[in-house]
Amino acid sequence: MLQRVEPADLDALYLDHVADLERRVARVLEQQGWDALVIESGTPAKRSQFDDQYWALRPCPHFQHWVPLAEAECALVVRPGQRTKLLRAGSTSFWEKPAPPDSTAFERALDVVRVAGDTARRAHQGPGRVAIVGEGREGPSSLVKALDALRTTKTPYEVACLAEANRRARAGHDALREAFRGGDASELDLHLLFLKATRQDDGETPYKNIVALGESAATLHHVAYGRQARGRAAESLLVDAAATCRGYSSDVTRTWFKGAGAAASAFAQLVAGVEAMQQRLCRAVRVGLPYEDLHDESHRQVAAILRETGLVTASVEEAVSGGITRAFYPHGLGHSLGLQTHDVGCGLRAPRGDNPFLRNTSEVAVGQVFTVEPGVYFIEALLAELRAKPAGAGVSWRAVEALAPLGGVRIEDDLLVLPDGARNLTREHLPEGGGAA
Ligand SMILES: [Mn+2]
Repeated sequence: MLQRVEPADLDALYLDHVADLERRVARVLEQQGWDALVIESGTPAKRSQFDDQYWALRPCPHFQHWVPLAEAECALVVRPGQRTKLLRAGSTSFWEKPAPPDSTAFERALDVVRVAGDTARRAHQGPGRVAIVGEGREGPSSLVKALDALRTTKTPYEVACLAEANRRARAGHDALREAFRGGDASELDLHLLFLKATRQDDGETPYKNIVALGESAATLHHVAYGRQARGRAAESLLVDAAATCRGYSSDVTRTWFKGAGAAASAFAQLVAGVEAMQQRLCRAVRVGLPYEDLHDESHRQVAAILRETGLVTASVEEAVSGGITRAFYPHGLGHSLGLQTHDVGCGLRAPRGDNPFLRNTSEVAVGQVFTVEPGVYFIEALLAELRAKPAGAGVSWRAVEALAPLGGVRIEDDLLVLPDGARNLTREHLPEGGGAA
């Protein structure tokens, strides 16, 4: 297991990150004919027009790319040839105060100017053509796309943050596996245990913890946690939960099972099959490969696993072309990862029509960070649809019914693309993807 990344090392890398960003953004601005770029941090959104509560600020990712600060009404002024300016709005509220930043290294990298209240929004206009990007702004779309694309290739600072976010997720996954193995905790208990073990408040996790026992795993984003212990003889646990470091997310899924009997041993085979497939797909990552090809390959491999576990009798070819694999595995193989858990930079092109939920359609390139997260699920609505179609004859419905109470399996790691393959940022800390608890 790798060591914790020290804050001082992150700070040193951050200074290089900003310098690198200044060079890359200057190139984009020049190409698109802009003299300067203003990026606003954002304003908290109201939860409902009928009361006076606000959501916590989700800073604009273009802003966070420069500075790990979650403060409203700030703005960055990027003017090539000059030091980048951060207009930092001091809060005048006596009701609340933003959390202090994890690091103040940005004070060394940027010219920080304190401005009062929302004047940050008005103070940033300067000479020449100035592009403004921020929540609710009609930013120039070709510029926004180019900035999104910049985020897909990570600097050493960003890689260190993503690696550290993975290390922080480990304590949570370890604790849940132990609690599941040794007891009969409810989903809510397991969710709260994850928060405690990773020292995160619910609103601080990169995405809402997905904690699913048994059939709940068939709801891909299950967050309506059950409050009762279940006491089942055969049980499964799918945990898709992670942590952050300076705004960067990890995204990690593990699937564990326990118990005996025919269903448990068939499920064991399914988990082992998905785990082995997921590792083969991680090893297949190569520079220049269209990610969608890897996604297509995952469907052929899911078909083979469905046959090996007796769930499907159709050939691999028929299972893929007849839509059988899409009923058992409806989501995409993975997505770009960074400041946003589902970062958009690798999805600038639409996927093929039969891959509607694929969020990574880029060509694999050095420095990208993305997830590889195949799965197999027993989703009632999709399987009922399949059963009514001719292709449904290629499914062993008795085997499906036997396994449905165990919900499904997903295994997810975060990969950094290297010139000769990929570094698995997750397995450095969590060597196993799933199995017997
Ligand atoms: Mn994911």
